[in-house]
Formats: sequence, C-alpha cells, structure tokens
Amino acid sequence: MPDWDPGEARLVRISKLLSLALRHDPTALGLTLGTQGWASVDDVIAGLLRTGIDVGRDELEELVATSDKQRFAISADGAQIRANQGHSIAIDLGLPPAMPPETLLHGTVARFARAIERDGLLRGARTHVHLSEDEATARIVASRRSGAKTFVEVRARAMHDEGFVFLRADNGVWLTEHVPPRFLALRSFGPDPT
Ligand code: HQG
Repeated sequence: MPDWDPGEARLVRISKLLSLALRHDPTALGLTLGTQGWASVDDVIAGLLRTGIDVGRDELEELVATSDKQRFAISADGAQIRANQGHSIAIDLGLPPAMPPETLLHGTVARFARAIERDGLLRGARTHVHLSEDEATARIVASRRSGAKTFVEVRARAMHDEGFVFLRADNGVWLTEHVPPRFLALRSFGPDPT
C-alpha cells in the first residue's frame, strides 16, 4: 500500500488544473472562457485528457459537488463549469452587489501585517480581495502560507454604507476591490478548535 492516497492525489491534481484554467490561464486546458467565466464541460474534459487525465462527466460533477471550498460551479443544464471566485483574469461573474455583515475576516500571515496596516488589503494578482464570514474559514485561508497566522477584521458594513461594493460568490466568499486601512484591524486567532 502506498502511504498516500492515489485517489485523493488525483482529485487534488484535477482541482489544481481546473483552478489554473478557470481562474488564471484558460489556455492551460485549451479553453476559452465565455461571459461570466463559464467554460464548456466537454472542452474541460477534452483539455484534461490532453494532459493525460481521463475524467468522466460524472467524476467531474462529483468533484465539483464535494470540493472542500466549493471552488467550482456547474451550470443548471450541466453544460458549463466555472470557478466561483479567485480569478486573476478580468471576469464579470454577474453577481449583484450585496449587503455584507457587520464584519468580515481575512486570514493571512503576520509577516504581511505591517504592510496591510499601511496600505490596506490589496487584491494583488486577483480581481478582488477575498473575505470570509467566519474565523474557521479565515484560519483555513491563512494556513495556505507558512509562518504565524493572523487575521484581519474588516468593518464591511461601514464600508458598504460609504459606497464600497461587495459581492458574495456562490461559495460564500465575499469580494471587494480594496479595503482601506481605516476599516481594518489586525486580530489573533483563538486556540485552534480542531
Ligand atoms: C496579502 C484561496 C502585503 C493577503 C482562499 C494574502 C481564498 C497583502 C496575499 C482565495 C496586502 C494575497 C484568495 C498588503 C493583502 N501587503 N500583503 N497591503 N494586502 N495581502 O492568494 O486571500 O484555495 O491572492 O493577506 O480560500 O490568501 O485557491 O489571496 O495573504 O478564498 O481555492 O496578499 O484563494 O482559495 O494572496 O486567497 P491571495 P488570499 P483556493
């Protein structure tokens, strides 16, 4: 028995390729993204096959349904797939502006804290700053990086009331273009409940 799970490794690999193609570089799977970031499921399956991964439609649908962060969505007619958030290419997801809760959180690492307090939260390479509704999710986002984890509390409702636009992606991630320093405060995570 291998000491890693070949099934899981395969799904992670597919998920990473989908993230790359549907958020950043459609040519990675030979795709063209249509309006609102949708790509044809048939094209995605053909693109994966060209990279040596033979995925059936059912398996792809299962991956989308069970993805831990609900990164992808399949259209109601089953013909199209898109990333719910995380894009660096300019995609209008067609989401309506939404009223955020009083506060939203952004998981990050302590080494960015000083720059964040100075410049606010910047979207970097992505189209938006990504914000979470709860501490558990912010902790998962922060854990993608090495070093001490920390999080930023954003006075989202106050920003909204001043005219900043917030979108809520289909997986519950909140998106906004920039969080100025006056709306944020650095916080420490409590003890990890897991
Ligand atoms: C940091 C993942 C210095 C910011 C997650 C973050 C999310 C600053 C990094 C989604 C800064 C950007 C996005 C400033 C922000 N100075 N550093 N002024 N402002 N930063 O990956 O939010 O797993 O682009 O704190 O779940 O970490 O890919 O953004 O550390 O939803 O599906 O700059 O990606 O989803 O990093 O993650 P990212 P993020 P997936």
